[in-house]
Amino acid sequence: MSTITAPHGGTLKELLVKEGQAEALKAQARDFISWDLTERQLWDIEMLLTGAFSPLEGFLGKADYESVIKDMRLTSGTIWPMPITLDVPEAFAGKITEGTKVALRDPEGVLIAVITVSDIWRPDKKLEANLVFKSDDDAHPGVNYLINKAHPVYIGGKLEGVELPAHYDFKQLRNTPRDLREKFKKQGWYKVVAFQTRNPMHRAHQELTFRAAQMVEANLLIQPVVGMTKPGDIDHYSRIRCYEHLVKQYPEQTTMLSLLPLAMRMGGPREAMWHSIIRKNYGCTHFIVGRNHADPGKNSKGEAFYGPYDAQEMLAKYQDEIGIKMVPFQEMVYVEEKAQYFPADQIEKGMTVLNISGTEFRRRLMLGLDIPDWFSYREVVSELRRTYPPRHEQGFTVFFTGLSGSGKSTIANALMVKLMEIGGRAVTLLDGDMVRKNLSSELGFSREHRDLNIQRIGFVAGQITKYGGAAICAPIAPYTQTRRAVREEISRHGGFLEVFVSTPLEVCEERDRKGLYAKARAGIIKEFTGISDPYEAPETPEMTIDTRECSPDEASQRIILKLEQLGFIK
Ligand code: PPS
Repeated sequence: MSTITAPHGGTLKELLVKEGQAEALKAQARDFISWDLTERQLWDIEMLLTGAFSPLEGFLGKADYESVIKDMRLTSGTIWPMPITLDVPEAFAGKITEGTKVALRDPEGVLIAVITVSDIWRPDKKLEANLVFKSDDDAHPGVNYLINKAHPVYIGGKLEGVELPAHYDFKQLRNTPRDLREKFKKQGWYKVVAFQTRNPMHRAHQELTFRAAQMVEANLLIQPVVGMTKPGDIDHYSRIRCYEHLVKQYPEQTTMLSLLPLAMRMGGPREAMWHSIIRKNYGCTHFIVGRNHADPGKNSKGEAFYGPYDAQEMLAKYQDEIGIKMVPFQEMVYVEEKAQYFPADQIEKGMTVLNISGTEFRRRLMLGLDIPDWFSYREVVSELRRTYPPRHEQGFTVFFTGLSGSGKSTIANALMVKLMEIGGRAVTLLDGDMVRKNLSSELGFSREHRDLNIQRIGFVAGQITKYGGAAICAPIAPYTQTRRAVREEISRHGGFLEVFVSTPLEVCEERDRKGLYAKARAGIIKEFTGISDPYEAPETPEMTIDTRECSPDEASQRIILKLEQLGFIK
């Protein structure tokens, strides 16, 4: 029996100032230095201002930060597992000191809050990664963000909130912690069990959540994350349309759907702790933790970062102190003979267990294959099929990378012609030289300019891919990190095939079709890739082609076969 009594949730630290004060603050802030919040900071600040991150009163200061990363506690002793920090570039940090008031704005310049800076410091990001995520391998999305995307300086301080970041979608499903607490109270929801998800929900999830709610005799809150999730996840618009179908599967008046504007860190056990504190703040009494909670996927050696039930183990230790009860759950699987779902640890011997993994589900979606009724609801599947048409109806990008003179352009041209011969998609070639003439004419070959050039190519190819076309890119693209960012961007919209044209430097130099290598050796051309500027070879491209071993015809044919094998060409 639960001993928790209403009202639930403990003290809420809402950080928005009163209406009259907001106007005064807006007027004062015109004289403050401004910081345009990054996408993740915008999600974090929304959670801070609504009190979803209670007891935090702003972005962490240095002492709290150090205590959180080391001991999962604020300096006050209260449990808080995730560092919520405001990262800025050196140039910006140079303009402020402790005590400065900074106007924090959204990308349109709307004033969201004012921070009074109490601390400015340069974190040891590797240490933070190892303490918080138990790894500094940037295959972990949380580590990748921290090491490769977050700015180098943190500023901490209390917030005075002016207004919440604007959202124009699914307004009826957006509730602050106060809204939800009031709704629960009004509806007499005495016990509420929350379910966290970043994926579409199918029958197994419906069974799991329904059983969990029954078990603890509670109402159910389905609270999917709509902020940042794991790169490659299904977009929140499609997911929410699916959840809206799914909530109809529960008995009337038992279940509520509400969106969580959280930027996840995929931090496994620590993240589960964080999620449960957040749910307590929203007024929930129970929280479901299943297998692989907030899992970051595999590390660069192909191993799991965390054990499948690590999150449950950690939360079991802290749930009383946090003040929310965990409802641990095993994976649900379908038993054919009984035509019913059961937790994986409650299967009788000899029964036939059916399961379709997330990867297999995506494969079937990609290839337009059958998805059985026992697995999901028809409405959910057709919603997802609308968003994810089979691969042969999707766009794709073939991204060549390799040294100057390696043969990228020749193969790219051959590929373009072959794809046009096959038909069905508009084909666009973004060749290195062509792009430099039309899209990047003002850029040189410094690291910064090369990155900009590749980002532009990535953006254009992403748009082409999104609208169902075929983009062929053939820049040198010498840097791993930039190629990775482009892959991430384009994969959101469709297929991405990286082709490493691995023709060695000696051969490229000997061919020297444009006479550039001779000039580079003579020092006439500076920062020349392979001679006076680095080329970082891709480690895991989809294909590697050495033009010493195959003709442009053969090379482009191999790519066509690969595209066929992946389902992009039917
Ligand atoms: S990058 O690094 O991806 O932005 O380079 P990219 O835009 O593909 O370069 C296009 C062509 O520029 C010529 N070129 C140089 N390449 C490398 N380093 C230096 N400094 C340089 N200066 C001019 C070169 O011919 C590239 O064409 P390709 O087709 O690769 O030979």
